[in-house]
Amino acid sequence: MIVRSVAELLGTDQDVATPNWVSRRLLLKRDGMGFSLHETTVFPGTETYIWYKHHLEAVFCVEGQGEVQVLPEGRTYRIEPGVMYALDQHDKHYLRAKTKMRLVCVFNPPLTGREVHDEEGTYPVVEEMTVTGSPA
Ligand code: 9YT
Repeated sequence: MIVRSVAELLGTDQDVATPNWVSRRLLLKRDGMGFSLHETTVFPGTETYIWYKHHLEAVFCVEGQGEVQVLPEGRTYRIEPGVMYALDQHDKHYLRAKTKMRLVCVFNPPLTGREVHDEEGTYPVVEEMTVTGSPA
């Protein structure tokens, strides 16, 4: 069994900060669960463009107020405690935080470490390393 707290991750390599958000990565690929699990705090007044073209993400809001705007059609959903959104279509979107938001996020495939968004709003795909046979 794995038991971990956000408190024990602070200041470690599982504590990833950007100008718009900080992500405490409770479970990563190396934990072998098949998904990663994060607590993400989004800073108030920020707008983040996101496009997880290589990942699926589900987001459950436990604190704060904000919205998600799906692109290109532009539909906007209010996000508040108790609301979940799932990017099942690799949806491009804006995440806007009105107040500080605390979100529980699950990624499939799991993140491997310290990923942050590139200029496309994307996290890189992780190539699986297949080991066949034994070393020469
Ligand atoms: C909701 C969202 O995707 N925010 C960006 C950070 C991401 N959740 C992460 O890397 O933990």
